[in-house]
Amino acid sequence: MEFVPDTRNDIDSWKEVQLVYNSALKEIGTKLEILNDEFQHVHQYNPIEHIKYRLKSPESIVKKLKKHGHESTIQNMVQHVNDIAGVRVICSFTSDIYRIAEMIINQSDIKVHSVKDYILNPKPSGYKSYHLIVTVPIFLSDRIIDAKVEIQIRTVAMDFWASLEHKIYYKFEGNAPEHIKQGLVECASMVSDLDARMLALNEEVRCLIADRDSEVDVMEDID
Ligand code: 0O2
Repeated sequence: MEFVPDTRNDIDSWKEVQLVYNSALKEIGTKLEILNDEFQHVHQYNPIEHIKYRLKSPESIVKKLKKHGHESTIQNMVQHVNDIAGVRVICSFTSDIYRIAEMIINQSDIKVHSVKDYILNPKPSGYKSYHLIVTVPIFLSDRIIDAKVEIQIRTVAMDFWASLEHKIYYKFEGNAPEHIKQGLVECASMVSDLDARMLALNEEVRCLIADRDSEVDVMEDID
């Protein structure tokens, strides 16, 4: 069932919106934690460094509605603002991002609304991240509601860049001096290099450990 809040009483409706989106954050959070635990169990490795959750503030929701030319109604919030519930998943390596995205997309109760791969296609600012808008079913006492969640998946290095760029963007209200913008583009390229080198190093270490372990196995067989 699509989420249609009762617009007769705005305060009650807003509380219901918060309840539903908070529940959606919990559902997605639990799914991610289970996947991380399973990955640890099977591969002795955690792809997720940490997870951040947030509900968008009413002010930011109204700002976004205005930007897209919509009136500030609860109905419009639910229909047009895809990131009222936001989850940010921070990983060590770029390969983890795609692994986690695939594991989430493949869950049978999740519906994928949209995918934006800003890693393959970075924004002109240099922004890199993998964005999924999904819906997850929320089981209330008398109905099931599909709630939208934006999942942003990125590496630690991409997150470091995005946090600083976000602060700078707000400090200059989107009009940062040209040399600062250029500096950020250069840093974004360094972030990509760092991610690629860290991934290559990690792969090499994994191969060396696998070789060493198979040698130990052979020795144990001989003994
Ligand atoms: P906040 O304050 O983080 O919530 P949309 O308007 O969301 O429907 P859009 O902008 O095409 O459409 O969506 P997109 O590109 O997927 O971006 C959604 C979110 O990604 C943003 O939310 C930011 O959190 C993040 N993001 C996108 N581009 C950039 C960027 O250039 N730099 C940084 N630091 N973050 C970015 P909000 O609502 O804009 O902001």
